[in-house]
Amino acid sequence: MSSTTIAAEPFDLDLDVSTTALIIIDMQRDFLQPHGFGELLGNDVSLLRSAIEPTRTVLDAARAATMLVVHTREGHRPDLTDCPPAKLTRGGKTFIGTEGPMGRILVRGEEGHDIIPELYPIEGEPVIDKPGKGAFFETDLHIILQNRGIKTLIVCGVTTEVCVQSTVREGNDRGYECVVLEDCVGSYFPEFQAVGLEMIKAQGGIFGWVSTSQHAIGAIAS
Ligand code: C5J
Repeated sequence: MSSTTIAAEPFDLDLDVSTTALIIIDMQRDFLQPHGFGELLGNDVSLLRSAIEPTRTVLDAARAATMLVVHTREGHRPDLTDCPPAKLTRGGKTFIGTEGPMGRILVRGEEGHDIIPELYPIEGEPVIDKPGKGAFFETDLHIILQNRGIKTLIVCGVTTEVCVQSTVREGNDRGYECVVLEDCVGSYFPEFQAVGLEMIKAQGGIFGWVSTSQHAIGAIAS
């Protein structure tokens, strides 16, 4: 047992490092790297890249504390048989399965689908390949967390209002206490970033808590 408290909103949260996992959502090259798919669509990737360094410091602290670290990647089989037609037909002509600057967009095994080098998983860190936005949908994330007795999720990644929030909602419904680190998540839309975080901690923490990398590192290291 290694009980500690993380300073957070709407209130500080007690947690045990041994039953806490760090979940890093979709820090994939195509979303974050200059000249990747995200930038090709006209997005400012610096809005996402600002989350890399704070996330790396939390990742370092989690690894030093031998916490469970889980990475996720959004993507599909090369034949796209696991991609719902309703998802496939959205996003215009340059979306899932089409050729992008770093291979086929959101297709497993392609360069752009993989995780950025700064946060690359090391041996022993599960990588969850997810076909949807939420990391629990059609994946083995829940059983992996249950097998380790995990109760609390510290959540980083992109994008705040899409895959991060979907995962937090799913995790909350499954009984996990979810703490989102505001400087470790990013959105192409600053207004969605702000409101996405507000929504999580509203009404006494309706989906979870919001904290920072510094508070998380303090709690993990204590
Ligand atoms: C994620 C997306 N990872 N925005 N995907 O948020 O389509």
